[in-house]
Amino acid sequence: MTTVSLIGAPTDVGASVRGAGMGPDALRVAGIGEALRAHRFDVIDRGNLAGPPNPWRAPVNGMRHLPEVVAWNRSVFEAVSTALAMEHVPLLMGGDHCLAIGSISAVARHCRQHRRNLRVVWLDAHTDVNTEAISPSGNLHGMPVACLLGHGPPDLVGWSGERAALQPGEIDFIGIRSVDADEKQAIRALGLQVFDMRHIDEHGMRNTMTEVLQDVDEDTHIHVSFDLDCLDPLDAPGVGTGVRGGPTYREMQLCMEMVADTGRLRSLDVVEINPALDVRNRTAELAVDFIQSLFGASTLAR
Ligand code: EXY
Ligand code: MN
Ligand code: MN
Ligand code: MN
Repeated sequence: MTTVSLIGAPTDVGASVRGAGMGPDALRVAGIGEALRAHRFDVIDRGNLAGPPNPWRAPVNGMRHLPEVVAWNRSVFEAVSTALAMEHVPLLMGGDHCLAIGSISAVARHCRQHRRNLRVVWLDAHTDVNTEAISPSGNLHGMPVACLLGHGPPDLVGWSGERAALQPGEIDFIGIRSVDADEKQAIRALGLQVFDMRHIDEHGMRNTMTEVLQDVDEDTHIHVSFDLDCLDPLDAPGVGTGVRGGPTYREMQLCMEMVADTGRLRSLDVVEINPALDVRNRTAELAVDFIQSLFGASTLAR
């Protein structure tokens, strides 16, 4: 039986809107553990990691709260590494999206040690490829992908054992509709594959996911980094940086189902749920709904 390790990281140090730190408990209240157990997973809730409070300061050298972001990511890196070493599926409950640095660095190290191919599926309205030199906000939740590709402050780069935890060809972005001007240049320079909303409009989610998953094989470890602002804010109001025009409920379900069908999902981040902005925990409940599909609940054959 597969064991899912729930890891809470209750912080919003990477954002400039407060509230994402309450995400882990919102997911627990929405029944994340019970939902996975109902689908016959063994679930261990590791509780919440500890870390520094949000000091609520202005950016320094283009980054807000760098020491705090480093501290939280260190804890996430250790916890995710521990879960992977036990052959558990780590499910990181954020927190804001800066936590993907620690989470995916741990996954990348694990994949290299075990000679697995890594595929990261980044579900987001944003690409999060800013660096401290080009970020318009200084918020580190807009920079995790750049750090994972080896472009960031020394304190947030190289944790996987290589300067770049990820190669550009190992990550695909889905649902994108908000990219900053200089960030676009960075995406082009890096050669990243971005399936933006225009692509989904024109080609549909099915063709998009077929392309994303085409080279997945039995040695592949799929990591999904699920930023809830990928969804339309009409469906998921509890996010700090919502952007209208996201995938429909069914499009997102199909995306999850097609990942589930590969049978290769091995780790997951669920981030950016902001209960302070939510309506009756709707966003956390929607997240649990999609997570169940990601783990194969809506496939009739299982
Ligand atoms: N691109 C904007 C910035 O860097 O400030 C907004 C980033 C929002 C990041 C959210 C969580 O995905
Ligand atoms: Mn994000
Ligand atoms: Mn986002
Ligand atoms: Mn690709």
